Amino acid sequence: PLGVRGWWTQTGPAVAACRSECAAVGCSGCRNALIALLCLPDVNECGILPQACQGDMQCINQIGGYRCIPAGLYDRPFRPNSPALPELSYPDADPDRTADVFLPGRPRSVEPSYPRVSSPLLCTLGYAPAADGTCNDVDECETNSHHCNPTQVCINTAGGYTCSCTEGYWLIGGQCQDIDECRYGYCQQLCANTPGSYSCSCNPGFNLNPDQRTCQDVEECEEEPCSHGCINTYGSFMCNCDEGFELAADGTSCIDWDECSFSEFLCQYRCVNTPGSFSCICPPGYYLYEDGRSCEDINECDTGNNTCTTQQVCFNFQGGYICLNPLQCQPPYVAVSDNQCMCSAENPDCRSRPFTILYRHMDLSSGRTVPADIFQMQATTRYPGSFYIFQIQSGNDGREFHMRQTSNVSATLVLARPIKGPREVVLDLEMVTVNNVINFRGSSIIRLTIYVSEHPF
Ligand SMILES: [Ca+2]
Ligand SMILES: [Ca+2]
Ligand SMILES: [Ca+2]
Ligand SMILES: [Ca+2]
Repeated sequence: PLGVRGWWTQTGPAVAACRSECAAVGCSGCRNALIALLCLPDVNECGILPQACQGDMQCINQIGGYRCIPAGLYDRPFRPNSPALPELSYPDADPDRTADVFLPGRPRSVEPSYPRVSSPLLCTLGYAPAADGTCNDVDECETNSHHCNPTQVCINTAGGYTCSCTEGYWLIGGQCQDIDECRYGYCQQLCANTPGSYSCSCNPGFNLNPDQRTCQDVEECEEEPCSHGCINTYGSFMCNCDEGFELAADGTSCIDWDECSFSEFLCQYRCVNTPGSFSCICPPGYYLYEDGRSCEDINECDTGNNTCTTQQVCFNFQGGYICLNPLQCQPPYVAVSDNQCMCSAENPDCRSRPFTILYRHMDLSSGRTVPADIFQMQATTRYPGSFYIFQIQSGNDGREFHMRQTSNVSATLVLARPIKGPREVVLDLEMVTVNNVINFRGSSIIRLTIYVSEHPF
């Protein structure tokens, strides 16, 4: 059988094991190719090579090679040290021509009792006479008298020689051909066949083990290649990033997410990107609500963080506050409370003027949706037979407001158009009292100051 018989990590016992197995299965022999042993099919060179052995040499096929031995010796016991019998019929034989005149001996059951002569000595083919009168083996490999193929290696044997192949080659058709170890899966990953040998290598992400055959995953994370987290994988590694970061195109560094670019609704006012996160900020006059994104007005009047004097009244509005000075009524008006001026009916100058002026303040968000009811008016004293007319007397040049009467005695100020801050609007809202029974017509004013915030919150 052809092929790999098994993997061996050591050569000595492995060679012996392979050989015994090969003998059992009738395979030609074992080749120790660095780390593995092959059972090779034997080729009968004697059958396919026309001139495997020359002259009278007989070709004997052997496992993994063939042997040239003198004809006639093959079928009798091999006795290399027995001197050949003298041939009396050739008394003048030239010792140099022993190979030419060699006649194969026949097996004899009884040794002849001819007297022995020391010279001339005749030796069987493959042996030459030595000085001590014995026949010594001819080293055909040393004397270059062998007929091994140039690809083969000559191995001298007693009375002959063997043509064999060096490690990493096998004999095919009388030629030593390189074993393509790669075909037999010698390497775990990459294999490069070379004449007489082979070499293994590994894919990127693997290192060759000391056995020069198997590959070991590289623990890339030990080199800390990732800016955040690292996960070793078989043959590679992966980087991951902390929350709020994403992996860059290089696969190792982490880029902060710009959460602010995801949506313009993350923050009520302004988003500030930070490494791994983001934060919302608020304009002056506001603080960041506990939800982290809304802005709440700072009530400077409540916190005391204002510049109002003790004479002034602090009025808070969205995004700011104002210090209101003590009421000062313009003559002929006189103050009747801290927010109301009155023109006395007895005073002739007051006849064409509103009877009272009430000062009120309110705040309004910039860009508030419309229409919106923002202020209520109501008659506080009702005379029988009277009716009331509510109207905006001044301050409505932009026609943002209108007055809607809700009953005989009340009306609502309606914001009809969007109004942008920061702005301060002063409206004089007039309530006219008409009593035709007593032929009375009089008015009173609410002077409403509206602080429109800069921001829509
Ligand atoms: Ca090879
Ligand atoms: Ca790895
Ligand atoms: Ca970020
Ligand atoms: Ca405020």
